[in-house]
Amino acid sequence: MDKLDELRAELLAAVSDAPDADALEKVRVAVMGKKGRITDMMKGLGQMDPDERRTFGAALNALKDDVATALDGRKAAFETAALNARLESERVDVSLTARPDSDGTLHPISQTIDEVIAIFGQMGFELAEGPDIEDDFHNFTALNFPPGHPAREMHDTFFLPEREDGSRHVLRTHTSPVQIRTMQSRKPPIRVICLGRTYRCDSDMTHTPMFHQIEGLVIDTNINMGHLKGCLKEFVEAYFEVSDVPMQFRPSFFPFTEPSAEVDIGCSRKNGELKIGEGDGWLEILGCGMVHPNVLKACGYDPNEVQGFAFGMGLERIAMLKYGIPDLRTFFDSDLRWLRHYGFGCLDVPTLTGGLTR
Ligand code: 2U9
Repeated sequence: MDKLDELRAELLAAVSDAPDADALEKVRVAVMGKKGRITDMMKGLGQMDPDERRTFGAALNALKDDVATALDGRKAAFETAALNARLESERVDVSLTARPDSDGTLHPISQTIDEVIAIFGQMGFELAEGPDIEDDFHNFTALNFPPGHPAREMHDTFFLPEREDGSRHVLRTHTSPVQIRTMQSRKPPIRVICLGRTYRCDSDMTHTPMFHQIEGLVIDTNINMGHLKGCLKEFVEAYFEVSDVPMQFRPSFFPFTEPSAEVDIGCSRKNGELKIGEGDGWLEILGCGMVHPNVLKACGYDPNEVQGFAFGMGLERIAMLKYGIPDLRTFFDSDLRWLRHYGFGCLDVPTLTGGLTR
């Protein structure tokens, strides 16, 4: 037993003298490992007689527990010391400036689309969609464009290569073919808006080859121009967020409406600033009219039974007027500085109750 006490003193000294975690591990292996000293002694128990094994075995187990406890304690001390050293050396520099904000913004056209949908949606209009590539019937013929109309010329419209049957499809020049498709596939009453990309061979200060339109169509029995005026007044006041906007309907001409009108709204221009709804100036914002009987007939409707009104406007134009964007061409430059300036937060979804714009 004295031998075991000597061994205990020696092993505990080896544990407490180990200078670091690696040295401690070597001590552990030399004592408790497969061929370690205590392991060897444990193996020797088998050769002893039962009485000796009982007393010596108990003492050996006690020694083993003492050494294991000492090893664990020293190991924990090394780990604590290592952690403290890291905490001491690795500091978080709270004075570092934050990373730049890289949130994207919603393009003014997307914002305007959301606003227009919120307004007409509240008024009971549905949204209709159609293809960007259209056939001659839906883009021109059904809309009462006569055979020699300038819009049917190559220099006004983008035509696709001729098909096998000799027909040529076009990039839609307006969203009106969507309403033709709606009228063909449904029965009145119809209340739809269509919006999206439209294409014309035009490129200068105030025209881009691709631009966006919003059009509306209402077909029902006993529809008249009073309904058209009321609907447009409601829209203009909601969109520009002003009440009692003066409006004038000037006679005009479109193949697909009769009578047709262009609509101006009252505005003032002071020091280069445009204010909608006040002053004695006028600003043209949209075209409209009663759906031409030929258009109703082309869709299989009887003009003596149903009537309708329609209107159309350029989304870029109404966005420019509301948000003070001076140049149309900048809409499609993809200039990030422009987008950051004129863009909108993507979580600010426009609603009439929650607010159209923030
Ligand atoms: C159907 C019948 C009639 C849609 C209309 C206008 C007047 C109009 C222009 C405004 C500016 C186009 O973007 S713009 O260049 N549009 O003036 N659009 S009435 O009339 C329709 C549409 C579909 C079946």
